[in-house]
Amino acid sequence: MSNSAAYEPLTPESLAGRLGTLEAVTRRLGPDYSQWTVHEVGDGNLNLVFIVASTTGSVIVKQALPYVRLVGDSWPLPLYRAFFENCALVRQAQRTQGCVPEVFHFDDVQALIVMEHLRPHVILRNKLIKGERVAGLGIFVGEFCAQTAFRGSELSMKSADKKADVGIFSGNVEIPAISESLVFTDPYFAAARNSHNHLLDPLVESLRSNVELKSRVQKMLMKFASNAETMLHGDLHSGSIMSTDNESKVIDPEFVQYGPMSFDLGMVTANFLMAYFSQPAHRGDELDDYQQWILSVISESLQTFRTEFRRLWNTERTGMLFPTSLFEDQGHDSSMACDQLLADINIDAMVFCGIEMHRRCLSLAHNADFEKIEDPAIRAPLEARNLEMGAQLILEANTVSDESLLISMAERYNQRNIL
Ligand code: SR1
Ligand code: MG
Repeated sequence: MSNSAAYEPLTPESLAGRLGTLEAVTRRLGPDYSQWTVHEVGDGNLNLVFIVASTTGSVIVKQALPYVRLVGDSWPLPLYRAFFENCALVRQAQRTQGCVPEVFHFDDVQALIVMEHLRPHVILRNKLIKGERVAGLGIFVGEFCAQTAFRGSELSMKSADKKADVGIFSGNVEIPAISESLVFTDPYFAAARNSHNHLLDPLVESLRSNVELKSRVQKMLMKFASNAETMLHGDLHSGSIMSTDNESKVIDPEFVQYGPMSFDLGMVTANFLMAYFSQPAHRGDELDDYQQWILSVISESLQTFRTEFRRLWNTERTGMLFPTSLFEDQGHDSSMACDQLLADINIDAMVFCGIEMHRRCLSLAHNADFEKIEDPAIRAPLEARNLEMGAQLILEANTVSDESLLISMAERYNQRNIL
């Protein structure tokens, strides 16, 4: 595809002709593009995603649309977001080992990325809805969050490099704006794009009239928008993880931005909790066992985050923050500083977790864990547990100092009949 051609969305019919001479693709699929098969498989909210295959291999082609796919062309969105997604994939590949799909080609004008087709991985959220387990998931998530948080920050990076990178990503305005409104603001008033299960009306009304709750959430929005601590994935949920039964990868960093180290950890924890609360509607057999497994994933991911973060603290602390020249070189142990930082990260992660639990039931872009429960009367009490626990996390995060307290809180809410 020529770089000079104007942007044009791909279709399954046009793709082979348009990418047929691209070396990144022909190397894997062969030169006879008349033999390629193309399927559009995008089920996300923003982009086109194609699987392109031949007898010799397959690749993913992801292309940005000039609007929000979920809503339509009434909500324009700049194509340049593909540039930031590509930057994020490249940086995540450097900061983690084999945790993200490999990028084969990026075309700025066509806003498209050709990347590794993960096979036989499927979207983790679908596995969780089906009741399937993924070995090593908690460790994977904890390590991914710790490595990207630490290695993308000035605990590790040279300040000049990190500041230059913040400068690059500050050009991305509209994507953070989506999170700023959909995640932090819209859930707490009757915003135009919101929807919720109307059996929850009294509970929603009570959340929306809780001024302390709204204020805490807005304080977290301030951190989210201002604390450029590290490069975030920005949308780390179970739809952004693809897994087999024993291997996982993180995809779709299109919501990348600089932000607080606690954000991705909080978001992914919320999505595991929503998987947990929705389970009674998805299975009868083995409900308890499966819910316990989800809780063990949460516990393991939070523990692993701390363990991996401490390991990096002791082995890769080469940035200007908490320098070894100030601690170890003076004969001073820095482990207390690390523990305090981890405690702060944990508190903020718990608040972000509560906020994500709210927005997936109250704002635009709900999650399938609840949405696949067709009967609103079955869904409402499960959503209510999720909403109430979210509120407690936002208001009392400082009391949830470790994963065992989070897990017992989830178990208590799971027993409650709120509606
Ligand atoms: C308009 S985009 C809505 C949501 O989809 C993405 O997955 C993000 O979570 C975003 O908030
Ligand atoms: Mg996505």
